Amino acid sequence: MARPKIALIGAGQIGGTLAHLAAIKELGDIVLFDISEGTPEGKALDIAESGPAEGFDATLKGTQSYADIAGADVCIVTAGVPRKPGMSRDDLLGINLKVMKSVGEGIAKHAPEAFVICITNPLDAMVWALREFSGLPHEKVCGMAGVLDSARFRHFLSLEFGVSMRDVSAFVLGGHGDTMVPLVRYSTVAGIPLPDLIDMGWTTQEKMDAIVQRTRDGGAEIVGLLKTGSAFYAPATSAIEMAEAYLKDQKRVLPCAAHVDGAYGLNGFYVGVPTVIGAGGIERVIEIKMSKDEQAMFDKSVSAVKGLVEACKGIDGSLA
Ligand code: A3D
Repeated sequence: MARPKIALIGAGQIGGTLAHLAAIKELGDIVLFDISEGTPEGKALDIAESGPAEGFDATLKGTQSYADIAGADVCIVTAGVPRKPGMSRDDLLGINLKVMKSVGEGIAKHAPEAFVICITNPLDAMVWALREFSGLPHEKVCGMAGVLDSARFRHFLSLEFGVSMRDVSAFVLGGHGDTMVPLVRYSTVAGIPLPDLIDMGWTTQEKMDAIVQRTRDGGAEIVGLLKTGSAFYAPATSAIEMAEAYLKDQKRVLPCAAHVDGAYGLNGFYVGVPTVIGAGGIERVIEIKMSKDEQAMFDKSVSAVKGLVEACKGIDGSLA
């Protein structure tokens, strides 16, 4: 059987890391697409040359032509501009909306059967726009944010408790950004909910609040340190986890920006929710019960995303 084909649209910091991870994990043959001449070709060749030492079987190709993504099984989109220090994800809106239009059209023409994972910010609005521009089925287009946000939450919690990150599970809902909703009640250490761990004296409410806030600010913390761009290792790893769930029909329960139609009182809207990812793409959106406070945070997050979607419609009349 032929290897799956993975198209990476955008060969910058995340795109290059995605290619490296996909090769090492032997997820398939890889095409790196970017408008910057030489970048995807250079990265593809460099990673291919690591193959003999690493011991993977995968071909890598860099290109400026959408024709080369033909028949891709998975497309991961990072094309666009990342945040600079002091810049919000929303500042990126106008620039990256134009990029989504060209990417959406390229995917629709050459890889209409693909499972598409968008990473470009501002995430929830860009994944909506990418779906609109591409016209692909809603269950085949999603955004990566929740896996990363919950990974950051899990990392901070594991440091606080002195336990393995593998034994910490965390739950993050809502839009990717300052209004994301880390759900403490649904987050656990080996099945023990965080509020119980506070009662058990493992940590305090104040420390938990600080960890929640650090999670919300997780992207900005890295931008502030790097100064020349935004996070790329953890974002790439998170998207690869989603791609693998699709390619191997793993039915993983992963939070991602998915099209929510009916659940959570939403009709036809992209926002971060728990989903099941398998061979059908986003096979299910899981609707959980929220407390009043959680619902209020979620509503705030949804209205922030709605504002961005409306702004997109204002910028590009074809989306209205
Ligand atoms: P960067 O290293 O700048 O790579 C972006 C690449 O896109 C560059 O190589 C550009 O040449 C290329 N590009 C620009 N326009 C086009 C186009 N029209 N067609 C094809 N390629 C194009 O950025 P990065 O890899 O660090 O980040 C990529 C995106 O991911 C940015 O929008 C970030 O804000 C976003 N991001 C999202 C998360 C989430 O959790 C959602 C996390 C980190 C970064």
